Amino acid sequence: MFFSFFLYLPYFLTNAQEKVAVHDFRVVNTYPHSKQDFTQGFLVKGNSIYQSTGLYGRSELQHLHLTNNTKIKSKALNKKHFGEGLTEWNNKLFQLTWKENVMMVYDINTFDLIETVKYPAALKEGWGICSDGTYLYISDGSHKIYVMNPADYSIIKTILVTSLGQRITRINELEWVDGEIWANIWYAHYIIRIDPSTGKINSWVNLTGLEQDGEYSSWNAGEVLNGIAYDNGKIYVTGKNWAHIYEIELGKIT
Ligand code: DDQ
Ligand code: CA
Repeated sequence: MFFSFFLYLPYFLTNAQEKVAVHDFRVVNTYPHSKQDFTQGFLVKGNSIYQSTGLYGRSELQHLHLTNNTKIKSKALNKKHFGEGLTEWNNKLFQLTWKENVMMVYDINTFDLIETVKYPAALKEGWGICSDGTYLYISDGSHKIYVMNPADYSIIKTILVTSLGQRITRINELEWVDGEIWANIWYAHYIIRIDPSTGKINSWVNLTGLEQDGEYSSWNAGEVLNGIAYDNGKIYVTGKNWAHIYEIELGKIT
């Protein structure tokens, strides 16, 4: 199942008279990441990482040092909750769960739980979340991104993500980057850059070869590219159980 998806993905990049812009990349810095951490949500603020990890019985909310991955603090989730996306808004952290239909809201400084919010009916699963400073943007594994008002947790809009008219599904971890939503796609080596006003993909980033399969991670065991963070003009990416975090710069469009 995983491989079939992986093989049909490049179809979206080539199937057209229209050309889809694909960036290459350059690694600017490499930082350590714990292979114990099944990264589901990823944020960087200065020298701090805020990370949500997944798997039942092992999910956490974490505050780590960017440069050496030491743990500043962490909070274990309910053992029945599978941690997913993570974002910050108004000095609060919002952490999704996969199929448990709740989002936890914490004080970013203390990790005190402020409230546990039940998902609106439209949202069946939680995958990725980011914020533009006003709204929350939530993916559910489909081609949809739900725009949520953090004041009352209502869904005010749904963005349908397409490339050349084709739905792009399995949208996973998210990051707001200068007016675009950047997203991982589960089991793909590509990041997509989405125009939030239309849902169309402005360009793709091909990260093939970033963490060598088999050497530092096992793609077959679910250790896939997942986690995009943007801070102070810098882009950071990592993956589930990856040994590294990479600061990258985008290269030429092919
Ligand atoms: N999701 O994050 C894409 C929404 C779900 C990931 C579920 C991965 C389960 C992997 C279980 C591996 C057990 C070793
Ligand atoms: Ca992110």
